[in-house]
Parts: sequence; structure tokens; C-alpha cells
Amino acid sequence: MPKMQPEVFSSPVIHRYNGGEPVLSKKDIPYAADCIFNAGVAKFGGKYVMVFRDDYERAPWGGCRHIVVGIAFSDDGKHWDVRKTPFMTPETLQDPDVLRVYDPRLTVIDGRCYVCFAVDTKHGLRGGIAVTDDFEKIEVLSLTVPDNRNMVLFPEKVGGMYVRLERPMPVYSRNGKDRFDIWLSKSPDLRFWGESKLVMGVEDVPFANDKIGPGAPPIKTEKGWLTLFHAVHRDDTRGKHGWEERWTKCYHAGIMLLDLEDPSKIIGKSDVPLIAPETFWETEEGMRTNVIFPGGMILEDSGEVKVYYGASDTVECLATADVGDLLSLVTK
Ligand code: BMA
Repeated sequence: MPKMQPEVFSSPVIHRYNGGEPVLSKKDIPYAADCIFNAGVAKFGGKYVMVFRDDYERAPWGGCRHIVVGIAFSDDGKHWDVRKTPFMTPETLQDPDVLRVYDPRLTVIDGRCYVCFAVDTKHGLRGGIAVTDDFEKIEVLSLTVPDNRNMVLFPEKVGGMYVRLERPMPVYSRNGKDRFDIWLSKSPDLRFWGESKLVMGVEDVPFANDKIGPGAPPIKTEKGWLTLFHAVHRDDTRGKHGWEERWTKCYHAGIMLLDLEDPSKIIGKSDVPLIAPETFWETEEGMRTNVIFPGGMILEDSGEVKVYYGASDTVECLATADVGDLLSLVTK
């Protein structure tokens, strides 16, 4: 039986932009939108680019009936212009098995922009990788077999191979429960993936008792790959948290450091959350409250790190921290 969690707080190195007010929410979207969240963000072609999840048409059970992925551009990473039409829809995949596309992450590798995304199909959850040069045309390079999602790409090859973190969802072999871990796979061409290795088990994260998964694509520092993940704590005594009938999970952002040459090796991690739900948008109002879902991390020349995260599956927020402070959390 999942245990009650003692109260947890965000790290003092984290500064919420604009007091935790969203950087993007439904009021900014020029088409149907109810919840705007779980965005991927990158710097590309002199702009900040954000691809975000848009759930729309609220249903009686508390969730939304449809999802598309939208796109927005910004000069400062804070104020966003949203394109008039969505960037990805289920039709983008041209596969009648596909039901929904969501939770996109962006990584720029050698001047091309790659999108990782989750795909719900009639036959399970898949993880996709696509590439675009102009955010108009998009070419799908690979899709996993079910069930796998939360994939993120490293921004360069390591040892001559492309690398991704991912989160398969073994249920049958883990007593039918959510006990999901973070894995790493390699590829020569972003299409064929293998040499898979376990990076971190859910049992290695003191503030998770349910599942963990990759967050934002890793950023390179002198000390290692700085990497965010989400960590889920389930407490069945939690009642209704959000619009849905029941929501007993709490999502935090965690942080770890992976070895530069062998990124399957953790060389440091924080045993407490980097971001825990605290503000109004993170705890009070939304589809599923108490959810912090990091999907974008940008290292600026100044040493500032921007962390973009979905809050309560309802809005997109931004927090900043100094890269040295983040490294001090994972290197003791
Ligand atoms: C996960 C995904 C995310 C979502 C999170 C919290 O399983 O569906 O898109 O943010 O749950 O609801």
C-alpha cells in the first residue's frame, strides 16, 4: 500500500518566473484549447521554439477528449507567439492505428531539430522520433514497440552513437503495478535503437514510490550531462485533486548528472526534489493538480538554466536556476 508522503519542497536554487504564473496557457491559443502543458523547448534559428500539448473539449469525467501539439516562438523564452494552427495532430503520423500524439520534447543536433513524442495507438503506447528543419515539414524517423514513452535525445552523439533516455512500462513482469524506470538506448542513425541499459530504477529515488521517467533532454556541462526526470509519488489516501474524480499521484522534478562518456552511468543525483508542487497553478487548479512535468531545459551563455514544466496538466510554467547551483545539488 503506497505510503503517505512527508511534505516536500522545491530546492532554494529554483526561482519561479513571474511568481509561478504560466508562460503559456489556454488564453494564448488561437484554436480550441483547454489545457496547455508538457512542452518541449529549444533554441533554433535564432529563436526559442516551444512545442506544447493542447488537450481540448472537456469531458464529464474531468479529462479532455482530444489532444494536438501546438507550436510557439519567442525572442526571450518568456513571451510567446503561438502559430495559428497546430504543429502535430494524429494525422501527422499517417497511420490509422494512431489515436493521440502528445508530450513533445525538442533537441537540436547538428543544426537539425528533433522531436520526441508519445503516441497512443489502438495497440499500445509508443515513443516517436521525428525531424524538422523548418517546423512545417516533419519526417518521422522511428516509433518504438509498445509500451514506451517519455523519450529524450542527447544533443550530440556520444562515442559515435545517438543516445536517448526512455521509459518503458513493464506491467506484466512487475505485478501489474506502475514500477517504471529510466533506460538508455543507442542508435547509429536515429532509426534503429539498441544496446539498451537501465540507468535508474524507481527504487533509487527516495521521493518516488510509483514510477520515474526522463524529463527534459540533457544539457552538457563540464562535469557531466545535467538531466531532469519526473518522479511520481502515489498516495491512495489523497482524494480528488483536480477536475478528475480521483487523482492520487504527485509528480516532482528531480535532477541527476550522467557521465559524459558513458551516459548510462549516474555520477551524481539529488535525493530531494528540484521542483515540488507548491504554487496556486501547481496545487490548486487544473485537470490533475500536484503535477510538475519538466520537458525543456536551456543553458544560457550567462550560466542561467531555464526549466520549462507543465503544471497540473493545465498550464506551462518556467523556473530558472544557476547552472553552478544545479551542479552543486548533484555533486557532493
Ligand atoms: C503521465 C503522462 C503525462 C501527464 C502525467 C500526469 O502518465 O500522461 O502526460 O502529465 O501522466 O497526469
